[in-house]
Amino acid sequence: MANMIKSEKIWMNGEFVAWDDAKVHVLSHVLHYGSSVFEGIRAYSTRNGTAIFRLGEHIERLMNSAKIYRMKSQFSAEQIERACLETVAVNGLKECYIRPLVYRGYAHVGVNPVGTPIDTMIAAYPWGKYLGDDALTKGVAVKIGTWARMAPNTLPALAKAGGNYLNSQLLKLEAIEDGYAEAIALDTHGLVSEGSGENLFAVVKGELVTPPVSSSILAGITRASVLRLARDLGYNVREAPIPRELLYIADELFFSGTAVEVTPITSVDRVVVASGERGPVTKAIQDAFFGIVTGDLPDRYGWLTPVPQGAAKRK
Ligand code: PPE
Repeated sequence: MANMIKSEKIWMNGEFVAWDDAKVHVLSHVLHYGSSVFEGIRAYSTRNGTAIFRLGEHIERLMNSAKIYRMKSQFSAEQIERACLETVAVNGLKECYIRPLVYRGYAHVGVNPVGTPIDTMIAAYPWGKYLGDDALTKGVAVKIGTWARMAPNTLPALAKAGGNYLNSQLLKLEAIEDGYAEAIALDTHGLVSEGSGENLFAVVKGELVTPPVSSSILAGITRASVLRLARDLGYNVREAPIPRELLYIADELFFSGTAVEVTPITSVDRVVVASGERGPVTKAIQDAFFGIVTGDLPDRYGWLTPVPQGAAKRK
């Protein structure tokens, strides 16, 4: 993996600081205990200028993740939304990934989080295709990971929390070491959950099926968008438990997520899915999704928040 492309400034607790100066103390609670909640958001260069995809929903999820862990940001949802827009603008980015993070900062070491400051940061930087340049058209080969997703009474999957990504890292490392682009986790009941950083859809006899929130998934915003687009394209959609072997015999499979967007899966455990090529339903969903984020199709759901032009000048 290439190193990340820096931008100029990072927003930290209400102020812009230079990228290289955006640091935390090594005894910050978050470093020792994984105590952070975050979002991954994309801004797209649309026909009508740069716009952020489903900003309100992402920040709502951030606030909910923080609530689950009793973390009170000093900033309101509205302030964080505005700060995301400003961070994109200030860095003069046309298209980027936005990473807001709310975390327990530096006060004391010890599991007990009571009394740690709650810090908030937002970075924006270019990020290309998550699973490789060809992934969107050619699809990716995945395996079922040997690590299960966390059980519902261990760590809350609906919170997008830093600590959850230790499980994701085990899955991802295993996938890469074994020569796959990604791993899909089962839940602790043995049913399909999600990828290390993506939700999953199967197309079975023309119908879209995706695991329910009770399968230890993150309730993806792209997932919700796909459900909406698919319904409006006239497909039946279902949130239903998925057994592993259904993945082998499905007509199509694809991932959804902010980073991964809508990416076809062409094999699971080296079992080729249908023809082994991107399927027509996946293509139709991609066309609808990318149509909106490029501005080629009207933003009929109000999913895009324009980045104010003037804000870029306030450096
Ligand atoms: N499940 C997980 C575990 C997950 O991390 C993501 C997003 C999703 C589902 C899809 O959610 P949504 O983006 O709201 O559609 N993963 C983020 C982080 C990836 C990373 O490597 O970091 C992302 O896609 O931004």
